[in-house]
Amino acid sequence: MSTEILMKPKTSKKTLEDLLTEKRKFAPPKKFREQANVKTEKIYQEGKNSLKFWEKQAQELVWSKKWKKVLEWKLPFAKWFVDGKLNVSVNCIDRHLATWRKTKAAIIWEGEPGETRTLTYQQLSREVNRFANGLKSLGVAKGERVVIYMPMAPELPIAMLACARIGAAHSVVFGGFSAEALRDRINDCKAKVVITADGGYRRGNIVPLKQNTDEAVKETPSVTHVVVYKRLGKTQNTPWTQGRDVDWDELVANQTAVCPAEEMDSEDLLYILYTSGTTGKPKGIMHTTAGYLTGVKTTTKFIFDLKDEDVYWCTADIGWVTGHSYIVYGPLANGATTVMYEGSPDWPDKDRFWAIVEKYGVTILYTAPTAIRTFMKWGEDYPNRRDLSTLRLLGSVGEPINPEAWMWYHQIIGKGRCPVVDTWWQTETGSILISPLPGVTTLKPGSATKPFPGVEADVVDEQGKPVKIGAGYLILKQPWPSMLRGIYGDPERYKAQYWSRFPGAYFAGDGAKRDKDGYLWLLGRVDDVLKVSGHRLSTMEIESALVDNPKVAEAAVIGRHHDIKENAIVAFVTLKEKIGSNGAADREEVINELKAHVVKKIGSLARPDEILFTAELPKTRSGKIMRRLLRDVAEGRALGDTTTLADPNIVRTLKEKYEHLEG
Ligand code: 7RM
Repeated sequence: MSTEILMKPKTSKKTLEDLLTEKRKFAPPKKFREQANVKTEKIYQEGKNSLKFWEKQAQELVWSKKWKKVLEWKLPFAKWFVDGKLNVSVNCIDRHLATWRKTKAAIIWEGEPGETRTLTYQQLSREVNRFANGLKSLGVAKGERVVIYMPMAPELPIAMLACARIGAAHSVVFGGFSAEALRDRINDCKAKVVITADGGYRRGNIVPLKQNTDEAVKETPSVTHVVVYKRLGKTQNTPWTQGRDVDWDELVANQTAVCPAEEMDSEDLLYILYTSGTTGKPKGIMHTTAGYLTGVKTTTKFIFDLKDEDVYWCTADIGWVTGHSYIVYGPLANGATTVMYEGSPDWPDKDRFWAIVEKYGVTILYTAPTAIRTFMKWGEDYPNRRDLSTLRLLGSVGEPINPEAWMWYHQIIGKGRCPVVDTWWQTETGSILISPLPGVTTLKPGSATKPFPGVEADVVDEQGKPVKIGAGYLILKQPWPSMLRGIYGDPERYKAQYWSRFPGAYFAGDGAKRDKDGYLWLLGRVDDVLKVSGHRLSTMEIESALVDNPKVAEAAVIGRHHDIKENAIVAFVTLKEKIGSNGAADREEVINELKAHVVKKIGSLARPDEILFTAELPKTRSGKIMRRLLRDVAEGRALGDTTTLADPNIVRTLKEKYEHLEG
């Protein structure tokens, strides 16, 4: 794994400086503390005995058979709540039906064009059971995989919970991924069924999910059926393959609302979620039943201070882990009301989020720094148009939040009244691991503060020695219940990727700084993983997509700091043949062709912002591309150490060329 020195964080030019000068502190407001689910520091004491702490939390779940042992740890393979039996859908639905929550709103949904649907726990139960029976009628059995490629409609969580009910693992693929990306994920997990929709709405446009699925399943031998939810309803235009395609409504029409839940082992696979790593091939991150549910239920309750009266809204897409854990499983396991919004924040106008907060009386809002910075750019008028007085807690996730954005969120959205929880975690961690507890922790803008109780994190140097105060690498020293159980079909990669850089510890791939109060400040990735508008991508993945084009000889992709998106994608490309004689116009044409090629291979989320042609790429004498120098070029910095380069002139020429183009 390439791990570059992290003292020069790539997320924000100002980060380290900001951290050193950031003096503002915000103690929990008294009123908030008094009503909080966690009121005192005592919980950190409890967390010191992590097995006991997590065992206590697991007791909050509904089990059909109790576990025999809390943890079986054969580094790096963990089993939690060994031999316990339970079902996730029972914990997210059935348990609430025996209470007053039966008629409480489980999901409040708003479509981009403006429709609203509310499902009570009872209605959700009915839909999940019918669809679970429908899946069974298609031959889906416990232990098999189902891929879900859907818009943000209630049928998406319904499909997930139905899979959980019958013991099939789901793998949700974000709707922004292309047909080819979808195909590769289906093939990697050998899914039997794909669940999709005729489309979804995004900024007034239609996302062609069914067309992409049709394209993908041309080359997926494992797939027997494609279930299509008619979100748009304009059925006449939906291409249909008889015998393979199944209409969602027809599938459930004759099913009963009673589908007995499969009894699952604690360690049975709940889902696979593909995420980008440091190679071109996405990793199928595996999460299992009991540990995952314990992690998300506990963190949702303690970090978001979730109460029965809350209207909780996480703005993520369910195609990413944040949506899995904090739109679906965490909130529903707590019997909460969770809001889902289908579309874009600027449709039809830039106050859409605030209109939704006002309309439903949202009390807890969880969103990403990239969104907050976009709202800052749009200006205060949009939030000020709307009544945001119901908000009582704000959350942030996905990337480091710069102090300016934190303050804006706190002041303009939270009116100085709402604690801001900056929550650090990953697809691999399953649930939040570093975060304030809003009734307890004194906040510092830009710091994710402290490890959650029962979590042992540390900051270490190159040699793995703890850094008391200062910057280093973030590691986790003990397993936690919701940790990934591996990479689907690739146990060796799991070991190499996470457990080999610092022996005995989990290496997250992030840099972090610890200040004199022991607070943690995340500094962004130290490997080749990017965050682009909150979407996780790998430079290698984009490079593979580029070299797949016949014109390209070689490509190097870096993430340049971007004030709003965190990273902009910059590709340095060498072509096999010289560009035509038409100069700029020909160059423009090839650039567009290559951008379109990346979109076809991965999806529009990976479209390069800039492509620069170069005769050669800067390489070390052993032939390794020096991306650090390319980043220096793209960010307009003086070039760092070039002594290991085979030919330092290449990067100097590149720098001049880049500045010329930019200038
Ligand atoms: C939840 C999610 C994981 C990567 C992670 C970090 C970055 C996430 C924060 C953060 C600083 C945060 N899963 N990251 N949260 N960095 N502060 N609060 O984002 O798998 O898509 O990405 O995101 O680099 O390693 S993810």
